Amino acid sequence: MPGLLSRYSAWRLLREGLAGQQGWTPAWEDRDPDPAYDVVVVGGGGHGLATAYYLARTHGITRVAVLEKGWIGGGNTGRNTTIIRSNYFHPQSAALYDLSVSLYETLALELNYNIMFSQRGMMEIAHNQPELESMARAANAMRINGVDIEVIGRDEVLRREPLLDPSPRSRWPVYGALLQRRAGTARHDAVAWGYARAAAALGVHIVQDCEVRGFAIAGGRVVAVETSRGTVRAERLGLAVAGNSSVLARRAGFDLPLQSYTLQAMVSEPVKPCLNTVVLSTSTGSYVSQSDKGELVMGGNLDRAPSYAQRGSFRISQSVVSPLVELFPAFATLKLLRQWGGTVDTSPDNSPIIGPSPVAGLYLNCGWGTGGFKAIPAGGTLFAHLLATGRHHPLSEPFDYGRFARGELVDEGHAGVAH
Ligand code: FAD
Ligand code: PYC
Repeated sequence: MPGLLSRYSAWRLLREGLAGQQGWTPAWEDRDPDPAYDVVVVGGGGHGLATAYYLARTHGITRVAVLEKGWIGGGNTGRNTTIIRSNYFHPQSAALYDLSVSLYETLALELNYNIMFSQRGMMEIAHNQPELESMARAANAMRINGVDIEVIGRDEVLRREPLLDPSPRSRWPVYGALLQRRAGTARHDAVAWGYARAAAALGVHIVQDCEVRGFAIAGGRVVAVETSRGTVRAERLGLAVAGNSSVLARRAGFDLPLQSYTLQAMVSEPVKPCLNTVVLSTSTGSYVSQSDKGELVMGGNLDRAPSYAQRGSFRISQSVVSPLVELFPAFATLKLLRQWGGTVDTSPDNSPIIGPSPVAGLYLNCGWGTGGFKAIPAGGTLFAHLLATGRHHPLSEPFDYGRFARGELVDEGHAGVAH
């Protein structure tokens, strides 16, 4: 039977290719917005789409619209390097990101969409003995939080990645690594498309090319958004606009403690499978994985100055590629194929903000910074709970906006391995 099915699929693919793809139906309907909804989610990235999906599926709220100024997944969700892991330091973060990894493990089945989640493991390499020792301490803290993390020695690292330079005299010698076996990568577009299709099938309106430009606030409560396609009323409003969060918050009359930076990434030309895990080198700031297409997907640190530019620069490609070529000398012959940037919203403690805003009826999902792709299923679940009930899910409570005023930070910047 599977043979028959795949022959049918192959035949259909050929027929559609020759016939100009007339027979495919769109995965979701491109809509004009209705005048009013129970919930409007601003931002058609992974978090906005997942939120809409869980609102409909878990809470039965289907009068929902996702308003996206560009195209679905065109923000950071479609620009990131797709690393999924839960090796965070604090128990609040471990619980959030572990939930997300668990949801990713069954997401393809849940959405009936192949998100290509590949749990190939992630190694964070130590280049000297003190680094290895401090990693071991972090690993102990993470294990107490229930995260599957282990310290592995140099031989095991080199066995997993034979292309690493084994020389003890190399510039970045390998001493060992922190390994999370459940970590891996997924296809970013597929996560956005899978959620969009599943949400639309449950009745959610996905509205692209619809920019939210302002808010109608009456008696301290948000009642509508002003968009490039007219006014849309909402009982509840969720903002999931990543790097644009502080801009929209200001238009609603409050400030967010977020800075928007460009984070860049790049890919090499495709080659045969040569890298087995995701490899991160915190000392150098560079990381690399290999996509299913064969490209090496690489990235590094944030651009120095805050900005909204979504482009690459030579300075960053040089700083990312140089250490990788020293770590993996065989990569030196590869050509760089593409480079780009995304606008990420970084918070003072490198943790997200999920919770009510100072404006009644307006809720926040932002501050994911450089690490929110891995959090999409959990972020959507928790934000949907908040929008549906008006109350925090216990897992989102620590990430409330009020933590900054209360001094209850969840500091992953200093404590964890957050990139
Ligand atoms: P987005 O996907 O950015 O979606 C927000 C959407 O809001 C956008 O589509 C935007 O167009 C829309 N929008 C903005 N303003 C408006 C408006 N006024 N009206 C309507 N719509 C609006 N995370 C990881 O976990 N692992 C990684 O390996 C990783 N690598 C990264 C590499 C790079 C280069 C970048 C840039 C990011 C990386 N991240 C990674 C971070 C991750 O991509 C983000 O945290 C995550 O995608 C945020 O999802 P989101 O849905 O909140 O935002
Ligand atoms: O969150 O793992 C991460 C990550 C790696 C690179 C950018 N973000």
